[in-house]
Amino acid sequence: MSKTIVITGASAGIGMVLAKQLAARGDALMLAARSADVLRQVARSCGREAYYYATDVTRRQDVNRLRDEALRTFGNVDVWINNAGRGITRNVLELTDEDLDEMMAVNVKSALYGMQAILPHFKERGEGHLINVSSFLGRIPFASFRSAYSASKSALNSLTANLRMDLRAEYPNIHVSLVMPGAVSTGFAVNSLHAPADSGPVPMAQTPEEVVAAMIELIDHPQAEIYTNPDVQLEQVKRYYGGVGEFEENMRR
Ligand code: NJP
Repeated sequence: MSKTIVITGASAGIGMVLAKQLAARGDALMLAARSADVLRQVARSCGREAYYYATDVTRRQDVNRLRDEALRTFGNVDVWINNAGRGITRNVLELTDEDLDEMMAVNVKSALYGMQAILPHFKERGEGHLINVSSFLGRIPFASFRSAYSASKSALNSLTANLRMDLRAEYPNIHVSLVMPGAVSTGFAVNSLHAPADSGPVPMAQTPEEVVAAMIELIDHPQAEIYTNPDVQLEQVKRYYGGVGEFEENMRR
């Protein structure tokens, strides 16, 4: 059965591919990002059941308006996907206050605004699916040049788990999911704060289509957490730490 779905960060990368694939199977979409012109093009390419609303997810008011627009358009929202996000290319000792604030605003507060905007509606209906797009780096922080990004995604992982805990008993039909991709071949690296001009292709990257396939499976069969590329991700832990056990061991040193 077709669903009504809100996707942030839908003007590019994973969000754009997700929008196109969900539209192709008949879902009704409300797409959000800052670039209204690009978003309009994406919505147009998705067909008649795709709408858009220019949104800066670092502004709570924008996110609330996005929710209002989705409810006005569809009457209800089945799935809300906090996908917008941004990286950083800086090691810990180089970080400024502004760097950390930007990572927290775009990767954590943005998703918090989304969660707080849509949950009252989900509670009223007694059902709904909230999906937060995080990162494998939020679980295993092995890329030190992404330091504050990894930290922000770790914070997002915690908020997501805590929201799930709060809802579990009283609202068993509200699902709260976390998606943890590894590297994905989108504009993410180039768009990262302080990205070097020569940000080249990332080794062992998935295509956004591969990530989206995992996300669509998640929409159809909700679960708490998914890694989009588990075999490669395990391989990376082995490469950097020797294995999961060794990673835990390393944390104790
Ligand atoms: O990134 P990119 P991805 N308000 O740069 C939007 C996570 N992830 O698709 O506003 C509203 O191609 C931006 O639109 P615009 C990652 O952390 C990725 O790869 O018009 N929207 C665009 O649509 C993120 O959570 C990798 O500039 C804002 C989109 O976000 C998600 O996957 C690995 C915004 C970014 O498109 C999608 O990233 C990983 C704002 N303030 C996790 N700021 C990876 N690609 O390697 C940005 O583990 N956007």
